[in-house]
Amino acid sequence: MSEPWRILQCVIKKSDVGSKTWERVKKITQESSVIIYGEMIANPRAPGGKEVKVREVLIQHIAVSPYPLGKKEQPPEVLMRWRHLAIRSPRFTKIWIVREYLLKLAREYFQRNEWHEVSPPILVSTACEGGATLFEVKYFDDSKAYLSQSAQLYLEVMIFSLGKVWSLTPSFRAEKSRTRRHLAEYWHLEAEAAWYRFEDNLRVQEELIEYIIRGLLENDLTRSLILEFRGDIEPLENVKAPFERITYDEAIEILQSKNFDIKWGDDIGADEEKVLSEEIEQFFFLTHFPAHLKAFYVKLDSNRPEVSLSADLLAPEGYGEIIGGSEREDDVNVLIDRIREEGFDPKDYQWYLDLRRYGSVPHSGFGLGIERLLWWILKLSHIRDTLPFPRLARVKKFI
Ligand code: NSS
Repeated sequence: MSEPWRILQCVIKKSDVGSKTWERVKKITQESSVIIYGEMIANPRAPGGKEVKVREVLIQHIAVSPYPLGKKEQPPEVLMRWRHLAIRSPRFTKIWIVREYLLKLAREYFQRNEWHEVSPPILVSTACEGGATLFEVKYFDDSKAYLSQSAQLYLEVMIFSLGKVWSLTPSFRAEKSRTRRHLAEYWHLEAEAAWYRFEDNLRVQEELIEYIIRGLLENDLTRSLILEFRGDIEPLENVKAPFERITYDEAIEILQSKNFDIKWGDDIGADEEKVLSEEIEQFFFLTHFPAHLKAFYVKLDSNRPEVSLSADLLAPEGYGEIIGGSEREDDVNVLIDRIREEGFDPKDYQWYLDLRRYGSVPHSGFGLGIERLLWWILKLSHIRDTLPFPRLARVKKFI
C-alpha cells in the first residue's frame, strides 16, 4: 500500500541553482506545488534518511499566503470550518488508509463466507429505528420520503432471493444528542440471513470482528499506524471469539451494585455502557433487552415475552455499542401491535408485513457502525475524525 504522508526533504543552495531560480524559489509559499530536479542523497538526519540536492525548480502553483491553518495546532471549531484543508494533514491521511483497509477486510469476510452483497435504497418510505431520528425530505412536488436509518427492512426482503445478504450504505440519524459518538450520517454495514437464529447471528458478528481486527494487525502498515494512534496494540490482540455475554438483567444488577440510579426497564445509555465495558475489558454482548427498549421488529423471547432476542456488541475501553442486532419477529399480529406501540401506522408497513403473510422463515441480522469501530480501533477522542466530511448536529453549515 502506498504511504502518501511521506515527506521528502529538498535542500536548495543559491550556488547550485543560480540567481534566476533562486529568486523564483523565494516566492514559494506553504502548500505551493513545484517540480524539482536534483540528486537523491543519503542523509541520516533527514525524514526517511534521504534528501534531494536541488538543481532546478519549476513552479506549478503558488498558494495564497498565509495558509489559513498555519503550522500550529488549531482548536476543533477552526479545523471544522477549514475541514477541506485540514484533512490534508498526515494524521487524516493515515486515518483514511486504516478505514480503507478495514472496509476491504469486511468485504473480504462476507465474500469468503458466501454472503451476497446487495444495494438497498437510501430514499425510503418508513422508519426503521424510531420516529425521533428520522430525516424527512420532499419527494417531488406532492410527496415525502425519509433518508434511510437502516437498510434492514429491505435486507429482510432480499433474503428471500439470496439467503444471506449484506450491504454497506450511508445511514442517517437526526440525533439531537451532541456526543462524541453520534453522527447524523454514518456508514452502516448490515447483514441479514434466512434460517439464522439469535445464536447464529452472534457468531457471525464475532467472526467478522475477529477477521477485521486480525487482518489489520497482520498487515505491517495498518498495524504500525494503529500503534502510532493508540499507543498500545494489546486491546486489539486480545480480540478473540467467542465474546463474553451478559444479559440486560445482569447489567442492571452490576450497575445497581455500582450505585447507579437505574431500575429494570430503564435504557442503558453511554455512561452505563462505559462502566460495563470498563468492567469487562473485552468486546462483549449485552443481550435480551426489554422489548420496549428495542425497535418493533425484534423477536420476543417465547419463554419470557417481556424481553427480546436482541443483542448489542460493545467495544472495550469505554467505547460502548458498535453493533445492534436481533432475531426478527415473524408473527404478523405481534408485529402490527408493536408497530402501533411505536406510534406508526401499520398501513405504511404493508409490504414488510407481507413478508410474514406470504411465506416466511426464521431470520436474524445486525448493523455495524463503521465509524464506531474505527473510532475504537484508533482510540480517537471524537468520532468526527473517522470521516472526511462528518455531519454533526451542532455544525449546521457544511461543505
Ligand atoms: O440502531 S442500531 O442499533 N440498529 C439498527 O439500525 C438495525 N436496524 C441494524 C440491523 O439490524 N440491520 O444501529 C446499528 C449500529 C449501532 O450499533 C452503531 O454502531 C451505529 O449503527 N450507529 C451510529 N453510528 C454513528 N452515529 C450514529 N448516530 C449512529 N446510530 C447508530
